[in-house]
Amino acid sequence: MSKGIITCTSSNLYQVSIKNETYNCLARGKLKKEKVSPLVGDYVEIKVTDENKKEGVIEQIYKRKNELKRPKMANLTQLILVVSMKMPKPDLLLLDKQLAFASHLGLKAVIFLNKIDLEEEKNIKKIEKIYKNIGYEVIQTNAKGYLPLENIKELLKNNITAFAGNSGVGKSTLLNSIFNKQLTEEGIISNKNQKGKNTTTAVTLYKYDKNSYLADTPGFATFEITEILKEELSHHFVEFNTYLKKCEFLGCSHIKEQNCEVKKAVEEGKISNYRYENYIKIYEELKKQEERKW
Ligand SMILES: Nc1nc2c(ncn2[C@@H]2O[C@H](COP(=O)(O)OP(=O)(O)OP(=O)(O)O)[C@@H](O)[C@H]2O)c(=O)[nH]1
Ligand SMILES: [Mg+2]
Ligand SMILES: [Zn+2]
Repeated sequence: MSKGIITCTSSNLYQVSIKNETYNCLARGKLKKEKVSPLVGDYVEIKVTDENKKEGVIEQIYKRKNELKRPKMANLTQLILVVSMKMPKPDLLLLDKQLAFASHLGLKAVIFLNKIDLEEEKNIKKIEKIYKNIGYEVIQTNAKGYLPLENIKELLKNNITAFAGNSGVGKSTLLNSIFNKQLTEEGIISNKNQKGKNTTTAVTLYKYDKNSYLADTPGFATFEITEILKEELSHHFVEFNTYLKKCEFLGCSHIKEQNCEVKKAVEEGKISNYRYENYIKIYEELKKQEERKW
């Protein structure tokens, strides 16, 4: 038996990476009986059935650290949230949602501002500042030109990392330039609506070094944050945390209440207006979703 990680699946076939080899595996029938289907990112034990043909059978799945529904994958430890500076234009509401979602899942989140070659520096700096000020690591990238590879290498070390962001922001292009190989298909931005068209359709893990993998995923843009309770949302806005104590006591939603410490901090410029407005939008969205459930 050997331990490996599932890097990609298609119907009932699983690719399992062990050291520098890849095995095509089927899942042992008993797994089906136990109603667990293997996911990309799963650590598994396989029995090699044919060393020459690199074939095997998955005998066991190790306990998952976490499990994502969309995209379907397990054991992710880090998200790189990719924001395009132009074509498509930055979607900071989505970014704030994803930051909250990452916090909810206990994943590390890093922000890449991509396509910096297409936008003026002062506009890039403005966005960079909002997120750097509240403690996020922000890295400027031009996936088709300059990448701070040393920095990225450090970031990926010992992580299973996935890119997240709207279609067309450059996730696959970043992946290809990080690996310096054409690993995955890049799409073309239509000139008409300046949107991507979901070129990537399946989750695949690419091995970066010994314990590091990078996932190309289809979108993530439409992923659900329904799992977050609206009452908990403010805890996932990191910069709100220092102001929450008094509010908590009052059961405050930080929207319409008087004497709200969060609102005071916004008025005093200690919390960014953009972030606060997105907080309200996401809160309202969660509220609607909750109402729909009843
Ligand atoms: N100018 C410029 N173009 C870029 C950059 N990064 C990506 N692009 C282009 O943007 C287009 C979309 O890039 P993709 O890598 O396919 O985007 P994606 O995020 O993988 O999109 P989906 O797979 O649809 O989710 C391609 O034409 C890329 O060449 C960049 O930094 N600068
Ligand atoms: Mg892609
Ligand atoms: Zn409050």
